Amino acid sequence: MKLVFATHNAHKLAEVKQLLPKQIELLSLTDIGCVEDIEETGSTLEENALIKAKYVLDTYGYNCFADDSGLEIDALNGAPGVYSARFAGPERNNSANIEKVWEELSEKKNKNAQFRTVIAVCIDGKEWQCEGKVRGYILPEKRGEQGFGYDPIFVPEGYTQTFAELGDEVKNKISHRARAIQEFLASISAKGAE
Ligand code: ITT
Repeated sequence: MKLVFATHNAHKLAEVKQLLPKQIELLSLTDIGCVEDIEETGSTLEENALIKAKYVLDTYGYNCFADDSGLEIDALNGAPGVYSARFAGPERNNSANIEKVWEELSEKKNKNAQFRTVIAVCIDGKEWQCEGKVRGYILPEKRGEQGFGYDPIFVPEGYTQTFAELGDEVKNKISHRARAIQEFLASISAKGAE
C-alpha cells in the first residue's frame, strides 16, 4: 500500500519510516511534489492533524496520514500543546521555545509533562484518528544531541536520560509517536483498509 506521510519535518519522517512495515510504501511530501507549507489553523492537535491529512488527499489525491504532536505541561494547563512549534513566536525557534518553557516553569514545583501525538488517517474514503502519549518530566537543562524539538529537556517516565540522550532506538519503542503509529497499524486492518 502507498501512503503519504504529510510532514515537512525530516526527523519525524525518519522516525516513522523506522516504525512502518515494508509492505507500506511511505511517500513524503517532497516525493509527491508538495513543497508548500500546510497552514495549521486548528486549535487542537486533532484539528491540525486532520487539516494536514485532508489537504494532501484533496490536493494530491493520495491515501495519507498526518500527525500533529505537542508537549503538554501539567503546571501550564497543557501548554504549549498545539502551539509547541511556535511557543516563543512565529519564527519556530527551538532554543527560544525551550527557554520559554523554563521561564514559565521556574516558579512551579510540578515539572510533569507529556508528549501527545494525534494521527489523522485518510485511506480509501475512510477517515479516522489514533493517539499516543508518553508521560515524563521537564529538566532545567538541555541534555543530549539526538532527536529534535523538546527532546533535550524531556525525560520519559521510567528513565533518567532525555529523549535526546536515549536516541531513536529507545524513543521509537516508547514515544508518543511510536504508540500512535502502533495504534494506527492495528487500525488499518480493523478498518478493512488493507
Ligand atoms: P509538520 O507539521 O510538518 O509535521 P512540525 O515540526 O510543525 O512538522 P508538529 O506541529 O507536529 O510538527 O509539532 C510541533 C512541535 O512540537 C515541533 O516543532 C516540536 O517542537 C514539538 N515536538 C513534536 N514532536 C516532538 C518530539 O517527538 N520530540 C520533541 N519535540 C517534539
